[in-house]
Amino acid sequence: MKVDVLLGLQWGDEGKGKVVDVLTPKYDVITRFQGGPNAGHTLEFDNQKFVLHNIPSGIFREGIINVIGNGVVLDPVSFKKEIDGLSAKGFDLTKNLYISKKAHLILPTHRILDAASEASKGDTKIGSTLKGIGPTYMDKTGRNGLRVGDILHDFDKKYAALKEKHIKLLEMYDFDYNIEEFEAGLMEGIENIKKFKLIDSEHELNGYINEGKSILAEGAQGTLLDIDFGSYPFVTSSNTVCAGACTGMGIAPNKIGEVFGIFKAYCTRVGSGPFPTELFDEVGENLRKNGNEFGSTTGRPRRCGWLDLVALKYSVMINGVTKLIMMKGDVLSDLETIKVATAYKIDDEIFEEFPYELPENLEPVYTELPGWKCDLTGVRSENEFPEELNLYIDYLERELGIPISIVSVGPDREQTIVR
Ligand code: 2SA
Ligand code: MG
Repeated sequence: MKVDVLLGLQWGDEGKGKVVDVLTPKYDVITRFQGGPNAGHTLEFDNQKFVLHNIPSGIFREGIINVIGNGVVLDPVSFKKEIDGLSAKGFDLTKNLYISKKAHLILPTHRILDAASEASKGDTKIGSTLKGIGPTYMDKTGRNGLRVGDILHDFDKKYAALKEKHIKLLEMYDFDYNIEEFEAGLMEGIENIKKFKLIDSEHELNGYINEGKSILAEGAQGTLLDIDFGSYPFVTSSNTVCAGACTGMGIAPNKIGEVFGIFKAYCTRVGSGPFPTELFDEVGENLRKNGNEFGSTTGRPRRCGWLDLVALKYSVMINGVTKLIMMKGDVLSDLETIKVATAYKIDDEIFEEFPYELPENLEPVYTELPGWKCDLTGVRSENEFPEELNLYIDYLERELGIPISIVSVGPDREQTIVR
């Protein structure tokens, strides 16, 4: 069996949680391979809404194994909160959620370092979710980090040593913090992790593949936030692209099967950094309102703009996307015309390929398509698509050279049309 990968092609919040939940019945195992509680994956069904941060989106379906892979950074405190919230609603995850011993731990001082670093940058801050993601991955690559496996022996001692280093680092910053506040719940969080099956996930996952079990890897954030290929430095600190699934799970590249690339029919970005097709007018405001575009982890309003094909083609290339999934077409319902950026104009030069930098004087070159001007949220089959939506889909498929195999017209499981 091969491992299918589902990932975001834009700046995150494409709707990965919803689609993983819809696809889950076809799989035996769902994994997360990078990122951490900076993610906010929203799932809606049976009139209930859930937002997942650390946990894979397969947990609401029975009989599915969910794995937090080695590439993930796990915050014991936020993880416990998430688990407690779900168990209050009747979900016991101790049986079907496994955690890689090689996943790195986000410690309270990582969160403080994140906040201190952002505060020191002023106007040039990254717009981090302040979950400690950057400092934890810094410790991982800097070979200082603590991993989930470390909680099994002498965690207190190891934590105290690293905390001391972090406190020295924090002296560099002019930043006030109350360590007790940040440390609240840490040890309970560590004990909570011990309730789960802690695994050598690379062995376990390759074992599943050999047994013929099907695996879906669930990306977090999006391709344009990738540490290597995103709009650096306004990125997250992990490889959000398909290759990250290999390193974040211990799966060889030839074990990757389908690559589902998910995108919104328009674009959003939360946090700082360039956004070529951003709209500052009423159209952008309406997208935010109609699309409920607010950070599901931080509540921050998301910046909204037109679909950007230059960036999307780049993401398709980097990830080797085999199937496209288009989300939130319903949000464009009241528009007379819909714009799509097909090139960038920078200093009178036209770029059709995603450039090294996205300077402030960049002007998108747009193509206009007719809007469908009708409510899509009640649509349940492709036959009911208005002609203009079919035109939009055909146009994108032609431009991107990949079929759009799922179209979503609302947040509920039901509002998903498989073509
Ligand atoms: P970080 O926290 O260090 O990873 O932040 C670095 C940049 O990555 C962006 N980022 C995100 N962008 C979109 N969605 C994310 N998840 C949440 C959501 C975000 C929220 O689902 O809405 O609630 O605000 C996410 N996580 C990280 C971040 O904005 C920085 O630009
Ligand atoms: Mg999100």
